[in-house]
Amino acid sequence: MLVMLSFRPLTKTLVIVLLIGIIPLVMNLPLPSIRLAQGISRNLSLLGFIAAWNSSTIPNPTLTVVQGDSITLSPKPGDGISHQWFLDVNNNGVADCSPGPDICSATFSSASPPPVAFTAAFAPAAYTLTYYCSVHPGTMHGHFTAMLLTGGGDRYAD
Ligand SMILES: [Cu+2]
Repeated sequence: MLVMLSFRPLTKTLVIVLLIGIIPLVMNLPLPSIRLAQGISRNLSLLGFIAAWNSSTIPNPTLTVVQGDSITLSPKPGDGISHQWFLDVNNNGVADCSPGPDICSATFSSASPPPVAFTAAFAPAAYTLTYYCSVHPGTMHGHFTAMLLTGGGDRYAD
């Protein structure tokens, strides 16, 4: 006890930190967990226009998310013409909706279809997919990019 009291503060801190790490190992206890960055919920919306989603010029808007994010995508009518949003998960340029792997909205024209909910976890690395309108794939298509989050830390929806 007398020896411990004579430790300098830095040495005491070092001993405590080492004990916190070593005791669980020696006693076969779980190590203190490291909080991993979690996906966040992200709401996206796109207006349907024949010329391009959101009536933007080509290229269409790039949707950028982080791998693991929970996406709610809301397609909305823009020009009153029939559209269907889909994310081309199998990268073949065709809407392979249920039972296929692609993520698809209902076809819509004057009223918004139900939002499309999915998790951006299609690959273990960063990736870019293409989203389309199945009716007008030539003009209504853009990139959906999922980045890897590096460095951890808390994230907040923007
Ligand atoms: Cu369309």
